[in-house]
Amino acid sequence: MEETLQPKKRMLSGIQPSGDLHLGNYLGAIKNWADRVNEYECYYFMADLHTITVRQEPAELRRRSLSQLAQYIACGLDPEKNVLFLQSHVPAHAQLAWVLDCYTMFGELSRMTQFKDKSAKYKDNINAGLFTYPVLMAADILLYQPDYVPVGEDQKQHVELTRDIAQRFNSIYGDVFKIPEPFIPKTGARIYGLTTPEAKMSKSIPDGCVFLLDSPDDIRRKFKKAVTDSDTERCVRFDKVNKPGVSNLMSIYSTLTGKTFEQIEQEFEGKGYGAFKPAVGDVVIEHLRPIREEAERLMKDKAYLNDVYLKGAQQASYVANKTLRKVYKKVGFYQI
Ligand code: ATP
Ligand code: LTN
Repeated sequence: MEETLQPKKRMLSGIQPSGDLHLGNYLGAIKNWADRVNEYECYYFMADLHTITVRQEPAELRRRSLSQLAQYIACGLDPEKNVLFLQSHVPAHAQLAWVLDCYTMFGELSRMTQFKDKSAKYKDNINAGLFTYPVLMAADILLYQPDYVPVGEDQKQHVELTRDIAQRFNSIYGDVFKIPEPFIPKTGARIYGLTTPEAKMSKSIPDGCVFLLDSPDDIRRKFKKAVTDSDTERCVRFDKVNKPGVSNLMSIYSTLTGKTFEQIEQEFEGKGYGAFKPAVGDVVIEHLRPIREEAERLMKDKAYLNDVYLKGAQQASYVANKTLRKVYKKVGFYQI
């Protein structure tokens, strides 16, 4: 009997070029994207429009937008198999965001945890973009009609709001948007800072943050200084409540080696934290080495990276404009 070919499901996600990529971004997001390329049709972008909700040094933002593309590719996101693009190269994102602004409630946006956190952190620049950020994110997603949006746990609330906006719009105008699902990895969903096991790994705490382009010496030093726990037991055991530091290191080790927590406990039985911390550091160093080397090589080939961005923008615009046209028609904009 002839087999009917099912079209591939679609995935879409983005990361802001607001700082250099770190191990949290890699394990919580990019690695999972790269692992799924054969199963899904994938769209990944650098969310530079989102980045200016916080003041940026223009030259730095430009540098990071290119360097982030090099790092995506070095992490295994093959531009021949994934559509990789820069958000500001596809005007439809900003265009749809405006329409969706008119279908999103003030109260909904006021409840967003990220808005509350960021407005507390940047008190002198609580701009309207920071407030409407989730609507732009909804536009990013809905333009591409994806089935899944792979993100870390911290972005789940935004994907849920996206679903609410899409359902509201569809209930007025018919089936315009596909309702996407968040896709949250089981391990690596939240990597904590090496010096702050109670807070997620973040570039704003550079000491406990391992950047993808860090040298092996820097990584070794950071793991040496990793906070373990002050319990008397001092053995390697997964216990998020009483041993957050050790549990975080175990999550990193487990995600990179594929070993289960029990296997790790057995491996380090009787060895204590002194042997465990450098062992995790070594696994990270070896895993990141080829990524750093490939990213450095690609950064020297600006013509190639520009080409990837150009092709990505064309492919992304084709899909995005199709949705935008449909939306414009539905809301009653006169078409010529
Ligand atoms: P910051 O470092 O300022 O907290 P960020 O690194 O979180 O910012 P984002 O663009 O917000 O940058 O995150 C990109 C992706 O990486 C998102 O899917 C997010 O969920 C994921 N991510 C970020 N930090 C972590 C982390 N510590 N653990 C797991 N996933 C993370
Ligand atoms: N808000 C996300 C980045 C982001 C995103 C998106 C993720 C912007 N648009 C669309 C998934 C889909 C963040 O800060 N991590």
